[in-house]
Amino acid sequence: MKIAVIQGPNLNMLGVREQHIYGPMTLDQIHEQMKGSASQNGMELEFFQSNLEGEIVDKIQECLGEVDGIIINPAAYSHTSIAIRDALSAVAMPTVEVHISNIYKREEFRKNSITAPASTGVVSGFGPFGYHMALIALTQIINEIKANQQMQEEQAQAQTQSADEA
Ligand code: CA2
Repeated sequence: MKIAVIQGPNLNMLGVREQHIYGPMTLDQIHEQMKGSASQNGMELEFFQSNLEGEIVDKIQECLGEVDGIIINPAAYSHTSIAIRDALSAVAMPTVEVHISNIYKREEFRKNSITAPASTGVVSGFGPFGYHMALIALTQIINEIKANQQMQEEQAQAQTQSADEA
């Protein structure tokens, strides 16, 4: 199972500034921690960070057929980007949106995520642990989808077989 982890603008500054909001961990440290738990569960992670909206849109599009799911923190673009929301809707794959801070107890303009409706679910306010929660949730969702697909294939096969026998 392969998952893309997409990080939006300024998240490369984590651990350097605004530690009172986002904590002391750097983005690399968060990714190392995720790699640790992913490899224990046989999962492969691919990391991408960009400060540019178009690059994030490109990356989401590239996920199609390449990965099983997406973890995304669109950062400030969560509150502004119809382009990122449309890209997530277009690829239509299991996606968890993560926010390190609780966006609902911050400034008014952060309370609405434009991108969130294009995700399967949202984790907000648990610090870097939110990425770990997203990983667990996404694994569960992807496994359920795969199990359903397998069941449907088996049912279709059984139907073909009984039609052949009739
Ligand atoms: O809580 C989150 O994860 C956010 O997505 C972080 C964004 C913010 O615009 C969202 O409203 C909520 C900001 C990421 C910028 O991170 C910085 C880290 C260190 C120093 C400056 C910014």
